[in-house]
Amino acid sequence: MKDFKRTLITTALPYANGPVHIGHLAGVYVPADIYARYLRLRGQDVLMIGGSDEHGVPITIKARKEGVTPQDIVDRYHNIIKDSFAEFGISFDVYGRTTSDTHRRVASDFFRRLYDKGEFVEKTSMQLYDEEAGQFLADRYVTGTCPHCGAEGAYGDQCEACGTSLNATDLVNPKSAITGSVPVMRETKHYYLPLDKWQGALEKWILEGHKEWKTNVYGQCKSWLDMGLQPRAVSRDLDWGIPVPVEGAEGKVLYVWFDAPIGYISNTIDLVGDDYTKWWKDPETRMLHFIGKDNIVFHCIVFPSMLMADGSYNLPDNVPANEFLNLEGDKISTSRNWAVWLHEYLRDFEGKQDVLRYVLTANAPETKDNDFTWADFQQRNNSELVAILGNFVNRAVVLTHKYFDGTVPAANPTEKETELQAEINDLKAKVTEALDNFHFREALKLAMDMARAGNRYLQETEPWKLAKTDMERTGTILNTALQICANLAIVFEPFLPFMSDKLLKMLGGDKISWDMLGCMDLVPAGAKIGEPVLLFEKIEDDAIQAQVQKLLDTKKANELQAWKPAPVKADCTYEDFEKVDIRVGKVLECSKVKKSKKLLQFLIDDGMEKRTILSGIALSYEDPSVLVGKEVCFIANFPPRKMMGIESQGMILSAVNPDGTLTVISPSAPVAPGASVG
Ligand code: B3M
Ligand code: ZN
Repeated sequence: MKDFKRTLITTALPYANGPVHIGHLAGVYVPADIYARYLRLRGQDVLMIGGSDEHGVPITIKARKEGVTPQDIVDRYHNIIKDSFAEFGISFDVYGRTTSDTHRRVASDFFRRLYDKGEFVEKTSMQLYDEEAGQFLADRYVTGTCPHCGAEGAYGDQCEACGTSLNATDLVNPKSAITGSVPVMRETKHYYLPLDKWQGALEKWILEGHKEWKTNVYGQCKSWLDMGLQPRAVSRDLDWGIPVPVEGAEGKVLYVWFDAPIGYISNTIDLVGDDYTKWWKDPETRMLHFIGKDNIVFHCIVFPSMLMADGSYNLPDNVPANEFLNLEGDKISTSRNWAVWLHEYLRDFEGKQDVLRYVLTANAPETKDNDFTWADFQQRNNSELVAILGNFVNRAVVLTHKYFDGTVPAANPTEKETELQAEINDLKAKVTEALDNFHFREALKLAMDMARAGNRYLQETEPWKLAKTDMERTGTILNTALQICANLAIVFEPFLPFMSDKLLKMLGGDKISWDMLGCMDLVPAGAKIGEPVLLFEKIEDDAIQAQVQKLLDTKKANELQAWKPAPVKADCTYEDFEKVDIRVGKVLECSKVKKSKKLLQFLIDDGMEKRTILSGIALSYEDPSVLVGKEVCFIANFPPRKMMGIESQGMILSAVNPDGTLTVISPSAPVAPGASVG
């Protein structure tokens, strides 16, 4: 690692148009938090900057949908997001917001500076305009067909199907997301940042200078640069945002992707005032942007161009962007409510922050998209956190209480203990290297190997047997086990800070550092340790079942919402219809057909002779007796047909529901059995 004096960690500012979910956590906040905590343990000077992104179309669309003001929306979600991050242990040094006075001033000044230096190009062009709403349409205010992949419903700024960044005017068959109307073209003036001016500098900086960046990040940058950069509009005709601070720009605001990254600077200023220059402009400060893959171009091309245009700022040293996390095999989506929301998790799994932190890290989408499933969540808790880590610590602490009354026994290390210490030190070197390279999954697995080593040590030395014959050796083993516990409290602190805290308290320690990792004298002989507390508890099937059910309900609600009646069939004449003899009959008996999942057997009073009809609706009627006594419609002139050895004399009419279940059709008032329907 290069020499540097301090590290500035920025984390993507989530839009305050909804709460945060596991996708945000796995992609950005958990890895950033692990890294920040790790550096702090190493005694380094670190700032971790977070905040809400409160401008832009995602906010105004949500406000319009709910019939409230954008300010109402951002106030609500900023607080939910901020509180849930805090409860989850994301250790921001500051969590600000882009509607703050500081940010308004800092972003405005930034624009003005670039404007005064002549860094923008002013251009008048034709843009989409919604005449009904009286508004220009950019970004998510307009949807249409993607010109690249042909997907429907692409946004004016991006196609989510193929990931391509778009301009609103690129869309085929554009439609206003506000009124649904077809927009017209109207002339408007905007300020453009000429990214092409920075093409050469960006190529040199990234393509030559940062070959060590993750392949997904480097690859995306390369493909942008290979396509050739174009000027990009950094103003919008909207009434929500920071006004463009120059004459002749009335009614225009800064493009959200111009102001949001400046939020990292404003939030630093809110925290440390004028000292911010040390964090942003001193070449001995290293800057890292933690983001998701959809933000790569903004953090590697657009924001750096802004910083270069200013000329006094550092560029990021690395941008360890992650891929996406899916949920139970399906893309996480705020609009389809397909997510595990952090604030709900914290309510449903009180005190289990570390379990989610663990699972999201163990499954982190570091190099490819990955999947979160509740089954995996339960399994990792029960067979890793409980069975390996929790079990080891519990055995060490309980046995120390049992044989030594909770006093740490003295140790006379043998070769066995020296070997174990060497193994711990080897793991320390590997965890350190993995963390330095942002390989958090790998680092977590290696940390878990330390707990595995502890378990193996106890299994091999069997102090519970030795206690009958050799108390001195038993003492050495338990002393050693307690030292491993202290090492676990250190190595897991970045990943599982709540567990680490509990464990340290149990061991009677307080201050820890990465340097202490590998030491075998962390808990001094003669010291008293606390009572054993369970670090993790088993998660039972019913808790998991409840979460799975919640997702099934969501899926059902989504299907219902997306359901459309089938298209009307080709024309049918009155003569065609007259051929079908539909009658009303009364159900006398109704029962399941043996050995058939689908068939119900009806006995119908048809006003003539009684008739038997079989109908494939058993899956929709758990209890067929509810149909007895009901009047139903049936086709009386289908030729008889044998099924399962029973002759069916007609067909009962049912409606097909959106979820595929069937509902028998009944007349709205009593009708004589045998009456014709027509
Ligand atoms: N709010 C986009 C997002 O949430 C955006 C990030 C801003 S980072 C400066 O994906
Ligand atoms: Zn596309």
